Amino acid sequence: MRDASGNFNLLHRTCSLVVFLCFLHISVTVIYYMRNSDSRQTFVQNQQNPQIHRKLTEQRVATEESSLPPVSNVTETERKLETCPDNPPRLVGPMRVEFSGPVSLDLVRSENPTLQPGGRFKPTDCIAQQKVAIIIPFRNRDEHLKYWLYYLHPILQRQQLDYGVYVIGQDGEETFNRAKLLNVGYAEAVKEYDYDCFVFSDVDLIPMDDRNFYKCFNQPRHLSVSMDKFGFRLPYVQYFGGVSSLSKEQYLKINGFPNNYWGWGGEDDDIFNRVTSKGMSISRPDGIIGKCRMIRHDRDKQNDPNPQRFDRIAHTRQTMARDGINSLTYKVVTIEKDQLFTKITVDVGKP
Ligand code: UDH
Ligand code: NGS
Repeated sequence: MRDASGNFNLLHRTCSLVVFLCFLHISVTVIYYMRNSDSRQTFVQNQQNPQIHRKLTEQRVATEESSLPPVSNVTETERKLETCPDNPPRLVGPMRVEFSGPVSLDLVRSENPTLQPGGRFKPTDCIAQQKVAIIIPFRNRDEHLKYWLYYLHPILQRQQLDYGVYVIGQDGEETFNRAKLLNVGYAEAVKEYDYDCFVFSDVDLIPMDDRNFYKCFNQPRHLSVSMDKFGFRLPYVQYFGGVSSLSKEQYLKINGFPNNYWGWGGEDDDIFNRVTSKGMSISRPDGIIGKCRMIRHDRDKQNDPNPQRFDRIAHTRQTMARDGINSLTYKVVTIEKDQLFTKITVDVGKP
């Protein structure tokens, strides 16, 4: 009896197991079939309407991309490019610079065919490290400007900068004000583009080596360190005139430049004082890379030495917080967009 009931129990358990396995098999098959038929249906529908298929795919790509960190101001083509290298490959090093032969704007335009209106350029084979506005104070120096454009455009392009050239002309015949024009250049350039670096250059200074980068550094930079007229050396260690560069942050930290230096001299020393009083130092290229030539000329009209300059530079620390980009006023007279430059003529007032 015990044997018979034992066999019955074993048979009962085996049958239950078989029934359970069958149920499991059927469930898995049904689930698998349903899932496949779902995607087959979608696929068939999409094959019938490729537009929907494309849209869905685009939507999916868009959703995936939007989860990436946003890349600002970068186009689809640029996204595939690398950042330009620290040592641009087409630099030539020392260059011959002379001002004897005639130069015309048409010649410079034809030699720089890839410039965009306003003297704008950006490399096409890599993403520039910096967006640089080059600002030139100007009045009645057309001959010098031609040479500047002739030499500088090719250099700036070899340096692979994303740049724009702004010639800021002082309208009228009043006493010249270099530093105020430079402030105007900053204010007008930032209205146009998201510049992060500002190079301030006299119109008559040409670098003799394209490794002298017209860009910004960790500290405000003095670029014209080795001028021919000073025997290729600094005239004094605090000298900050000629060509300099400041990042947007550095420029704003010193409240820009003074607006009240009318006539020649001292405004560059005031800028030096501003930089050092804010705990920054001056960065410079070495005396070989920093060589540059100045186009010889006579003293300009309405730019005589400013008798107040010594008193003013003695008080930079006291005046810089209220005299600068935060107190700048001027009127734009004309804006001209040439292939080689943006020329903004302004009324800066008088002393
Ligand atoms: N600038 C003009 N027009 C002017 C005055 C100045 O465009 O009438 C600009 C120009 O970019 C120039 C810069 O401001 O390069 C600085 O002018 P500056 O007079 O301070 O310096 P620069 O080196 O001349 O041009 C110094 C005096 C030269 C005396 C020469 C005597 N032989
Ligand atoms: C200094 C001027 C600077 C000027 C420098 C070079 O004496 O503004 O000479 O001038 N400072 C004062 O006058 C206080 S240069 O030889 O280039 O004309 O930049």
